[in-house]
Amino acid sequence: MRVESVVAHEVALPLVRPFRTSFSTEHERHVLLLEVTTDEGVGWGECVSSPDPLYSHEFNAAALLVLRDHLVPRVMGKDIEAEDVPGLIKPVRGHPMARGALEMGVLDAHLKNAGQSWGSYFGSNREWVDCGVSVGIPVDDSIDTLVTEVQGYLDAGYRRIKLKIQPGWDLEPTRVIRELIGGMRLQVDANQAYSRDSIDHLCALDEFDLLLIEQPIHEEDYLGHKLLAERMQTPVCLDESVLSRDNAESLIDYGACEIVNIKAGRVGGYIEAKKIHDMALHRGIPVWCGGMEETGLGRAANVAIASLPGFTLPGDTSASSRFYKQDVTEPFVMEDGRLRVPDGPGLGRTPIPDVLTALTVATTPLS
Ligand code: OSB
Ligand code: MG
Repeated sequence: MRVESVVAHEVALPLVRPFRTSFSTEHERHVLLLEVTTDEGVGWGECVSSPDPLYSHEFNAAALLVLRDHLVPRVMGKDIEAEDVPGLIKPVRGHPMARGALEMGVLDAHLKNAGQSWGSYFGSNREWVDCGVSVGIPVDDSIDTLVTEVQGYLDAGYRRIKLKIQPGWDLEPTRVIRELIGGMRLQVDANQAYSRDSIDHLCALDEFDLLLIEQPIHEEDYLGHKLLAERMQTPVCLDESVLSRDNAESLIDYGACEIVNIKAGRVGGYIEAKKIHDMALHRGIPVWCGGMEETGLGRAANVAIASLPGFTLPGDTSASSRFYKQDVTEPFVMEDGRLRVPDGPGLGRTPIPDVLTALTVATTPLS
């Protein structure tokens, strides 16, 4: 196949409620959608970076530059297979979200043309995936607000709750939500907000019978996570620290994590995500599918990959309505706490043209 043009559509999607984590409070999601035109047709990629480099070093303006000046030129106009994209752009260091978006767009074009679904291509063995939901820290710091929000998710049918935590917002909210939800699956995510000095404090979470604690300490502090994992009964799961298959295996071998959050954007795309899945499955390490508040495009790919056999824990694969009143694609609607894996060609989703136009705040040619 041959990539003929790449255009970035920056869309602004208002969130149904603010999303507050230990690193930011977001009211609107600004996301880059890549329209990749090839001789086999058009595909769509989603770049999961944000306007500000707060979750990781990546941010939208940098993603546009690295795509335009370094990544897109390496794939443009050549006779390639979709699977060649990671190798072609490998000499460029870093920027996994940008490279993942490009790979996703090329692969979607190819699979749409070939009539094969994302799930079938990557080796899905299920038609449905369980839905978990990531619950932010209330902007008013109120436990009552948290309880109301979580009750809404319980009523909607979610099968697993994840609470965002940070110093000062950890033991008490977790205790209250554990009481509210009884024996249902519960986990917490600190997005690096603690340090090695907090190990005693974090061990106090053990009494809440959590599935896991996600990225409690700084992403580069592998020893800190290892020391925590040795002390804490709750399994330690890494998100931000996991950047590739080999680095995931190193972290597992070293003892820094017992469970892996697989987020394709963070590791440079779905092909690398699948490699992490295969390694973890082989080693008996549970994995689950993380989320980056994706639109229906990224959500489609996530739901598909979450249906691979190694994804034994519910992911942050929530319904479109968790974040958006209006998604850019046909929405993902939960049925009995699950989402159906798309079975249409490629992602099985495309932006709805009028909606895309209405939500677009900037269009940037990248080729
Ligand atoms: O750490 O998992 C995270 C959202 C943005 C950035 C980082 C994270 C998250 C979430 C939401 O927790 C996941 C989702 O439901 O999309
Ligand atoms: Mg996380």
